[in-house]
Amino acid sequence: MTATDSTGNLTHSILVLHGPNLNLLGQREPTVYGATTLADINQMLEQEGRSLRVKVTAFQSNHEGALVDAIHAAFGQHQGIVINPGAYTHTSVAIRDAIAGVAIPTVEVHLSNVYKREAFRHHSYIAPVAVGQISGFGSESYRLGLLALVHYLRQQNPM
Ligand code: CA2
Repeated sequence: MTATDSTGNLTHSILVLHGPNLNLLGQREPTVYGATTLADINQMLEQEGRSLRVKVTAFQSNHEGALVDAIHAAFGQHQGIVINPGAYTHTSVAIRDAIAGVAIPTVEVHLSNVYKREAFRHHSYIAPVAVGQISGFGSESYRLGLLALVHYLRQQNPM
């Protein structure tokens, strides 16, 4: 599904997915993940979406199957996905298969630089099915991910 902007022009619709524990952002472990809450990030992305003329819809779940269901439901509804799969980045073949299955261009984002952290965070099951990955810029990773995705979609399919 595509949306229209205030001038009636067609725009892309982008789904932002947040994985497990990201609902705790700004409330727990601020030294690791910062003081910005998930609501702050979603608000910033909606605002960025307005200036890019894209519709942004956000969803968070702590459950792998719920994230898989959201990816399936995105088919025909959203033209792109920005996902921070959280710890499922390093474990989930199911999320990887869902992204590959719907073939919706997807950008993987991380708040922290996962390559500076423990070795188990250095492997992503999602990266091989993503357009690209942004890691290490705090909440700015999401904004950069949205910009990169919209740029990619407009190159592929100008509206
Ligand atoms: O850096 C990222 O964005 C991560 O996806 C965050 C995940 C971690 O497992 C990945 O390796 C990298 C963890 C998210 C946990 O979020 C919390 C936020 C506040 C308090 C506790 C956890």
